[in-house]
Amino acid sequence: MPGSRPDLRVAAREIDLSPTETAGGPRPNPPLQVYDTGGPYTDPDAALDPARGITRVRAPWIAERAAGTTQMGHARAGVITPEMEYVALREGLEPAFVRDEIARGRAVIPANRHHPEAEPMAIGRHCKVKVNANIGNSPLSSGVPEELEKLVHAVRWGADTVMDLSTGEAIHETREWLLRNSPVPIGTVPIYQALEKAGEPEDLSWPLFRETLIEQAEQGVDYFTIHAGVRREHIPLARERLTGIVSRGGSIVAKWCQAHQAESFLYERFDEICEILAHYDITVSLGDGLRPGCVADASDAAQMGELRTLGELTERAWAHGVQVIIEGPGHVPMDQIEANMAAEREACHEAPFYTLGPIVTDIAPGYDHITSAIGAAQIGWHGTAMLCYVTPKEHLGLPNADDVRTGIVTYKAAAHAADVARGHPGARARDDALSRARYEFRWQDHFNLALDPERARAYHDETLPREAHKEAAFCSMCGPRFCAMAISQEL
Ligand code: IRN
Ligand code: FE2
Repeated sequence: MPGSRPDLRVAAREIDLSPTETAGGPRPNPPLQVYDTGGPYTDPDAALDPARGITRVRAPWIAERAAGTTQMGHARAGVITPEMEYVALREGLEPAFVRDEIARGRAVIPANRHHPEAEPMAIGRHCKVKVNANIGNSPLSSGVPEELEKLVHAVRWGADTVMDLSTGEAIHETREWLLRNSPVPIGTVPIYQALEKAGEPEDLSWPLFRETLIEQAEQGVDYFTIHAGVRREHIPLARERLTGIVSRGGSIVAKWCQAHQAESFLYERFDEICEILAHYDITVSLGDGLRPGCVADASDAAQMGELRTLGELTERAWAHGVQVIIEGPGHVPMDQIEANMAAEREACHEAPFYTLGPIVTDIAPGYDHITSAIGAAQIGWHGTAMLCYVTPKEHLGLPNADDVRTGIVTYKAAAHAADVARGHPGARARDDALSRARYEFRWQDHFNLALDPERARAYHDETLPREAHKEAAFCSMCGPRFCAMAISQEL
């Protein structure tokens, strides 16, 4: 889709459709354009060299702008940046509407001026619901090639942002490879690398954290999870819990506070942190260090106390022109989901909510992509802006590339279900195109319109592999005589 200037062209994917057979002969079906975040990876034949990195689509826009002003700053001044126009075209929204949402903090575009490779992405309650994929190595497994493979899988299957949560070897190098090859915004949790440098939580310090922030900012990280909402007074509240503190970042901060008998430097130095973020236009994702880790702990005093602090920090960040998103739970039973969304909206002045599922029951390890997608779809419907995916390996091990695919496709389904329920412009077009193909037995279209065409085709092939079956007016679920859709067409 072309924009107002020649260097503004919004990526989309076109799905070709076969004609509908009618009594009067074949009637053509126009191709369907769908939202796509795959960048150069969408084309399976593209010749790419990870050592060179991908195209720097934003480079000219960054070059022509004065440094030091964030997307929020431009929006407040009434300016529609190319990034705002890009996301408006991509989502079918008015550019002026996007600008106003960003100005009031209800949407963000995480785009570090040192990450020109990323296509602009909007996160906000009036935008399409986004999906984040967490990748990254651990001290026990995985290296740069594996992480690059996960990145490519994540964006091919539809991730809107990717977080590199590496805690193992070569954290700096891994991040560099990912950034130079990522068409989507990249997030990190800088305290993980700071801890790697410090050794023990109590040996962390403001100078070490600051140095790490700047190191990552210079590389081009687009958003940082910062657990600045963990206050000393909240920590005892988590002791009553069934599962204590389950956030890695939150547990590190709590340990530091206890060892030093002091408020954390993340909280104390928050304004200095914001000055750094504003310089690069990095978005802060205020971490939920006290999120519940089981349904029994959901919506408790520790979680809600932290949420109120996140609201206070939101206003402080906005005063610096820093864009903000708010991280949320975790594990929440279904009857509390709507109230959790409302509490965030109220406490954090409508800053976009970004939740980890939530998982709605704790009894299905191995299937937590599903237990969490149930909660994710509901909280998305109620207004959450971005969903952090959960893979089948959650609570059990580090996901591999195949788990990334399962997690993303599951979450794309949850996010899209929320878009349909919210009535996002044009959201239902793909559902309707697929349903039409299904009703007319256009099997190839049916597969190609699916979120995961490979799996849909493979499942169909399992019982009806022959080419002729791809035109048959039935599948093996009901067989030729019992297909309701076929019978209904004879009515
Ligand atoms: C998302 C919502 N709540 C937490 N998250 C993600 O969890 C966050 O974006 C980051 O990817 C990860 C941080 O985990 P810890 O350090 O809070 O466990
Ligand atoms: Fe969990």
